Amino acid sequence: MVVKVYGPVRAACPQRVMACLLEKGVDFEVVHVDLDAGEHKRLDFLVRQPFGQVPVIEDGDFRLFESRAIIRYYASKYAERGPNLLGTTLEERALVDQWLEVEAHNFNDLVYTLVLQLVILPRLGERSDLALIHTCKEKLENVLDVYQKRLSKSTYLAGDSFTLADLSHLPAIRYLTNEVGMGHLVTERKNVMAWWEDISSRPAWKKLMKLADL
Ligand SMILES: N[C@@H](CCC(=O)N[C@@H](CS)C(=O)NCC(=O)O)C(=O)O
Repeated sequence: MVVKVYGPVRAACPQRVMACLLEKGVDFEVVHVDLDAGEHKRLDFLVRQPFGQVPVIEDGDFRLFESRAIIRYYASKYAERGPNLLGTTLEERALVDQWLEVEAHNFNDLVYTLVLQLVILPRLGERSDLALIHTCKEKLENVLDVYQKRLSKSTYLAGDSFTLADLSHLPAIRYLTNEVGMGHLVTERKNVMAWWEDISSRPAWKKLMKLADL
């Protein structure tokens, strides 16, 4: 049975899920949810995701939302297939979890705010909050300085192999470099740049970018 992924193929959170499915070689179909038309706030969608957000997956009778819960699920379900995205020892797994938490709580919200302020609001004809943009950029620089230091010690965030911790960053870094115009935050940090070039050249991510026409 083919996994259904609800959400626009160009939205960051569904991309996190699709990148994982592609890494694991799991077939899926995208069920487009039109965010501009507010389809994610309609009753039939709220049955699937009560907070009115994408993504949601349906895998047979099983339904799951929250992109990071979904990628953990598939990385475990298909642990024997494709790359090991979870780490092997208890400590490796804990480090993957640690950096996944960092991505969710220290990194992603800042990029999300920048995308909102610099891409979405202007598109809607609304004014951006320049002070907020400045604060977010400063905070993000500090976070990326931590990454720069970490990546001087290991090739990937959780150690020497690519895991969910790295994969989970892909959609937001693409937004940062390609949509928000803040690619210099990445390019001016040598280790972060080398890491981004490495993880964004993986066949699974390239396949997703082709699918999304990006
Ligand atoms: N923590 C959730 C966040 C989901 C989320 O923010 N999705 C965005 C698209 S990337 C969305 O649905 N935005 C529309 C909205 O929040 O109304 C996850 O990771 O799945």
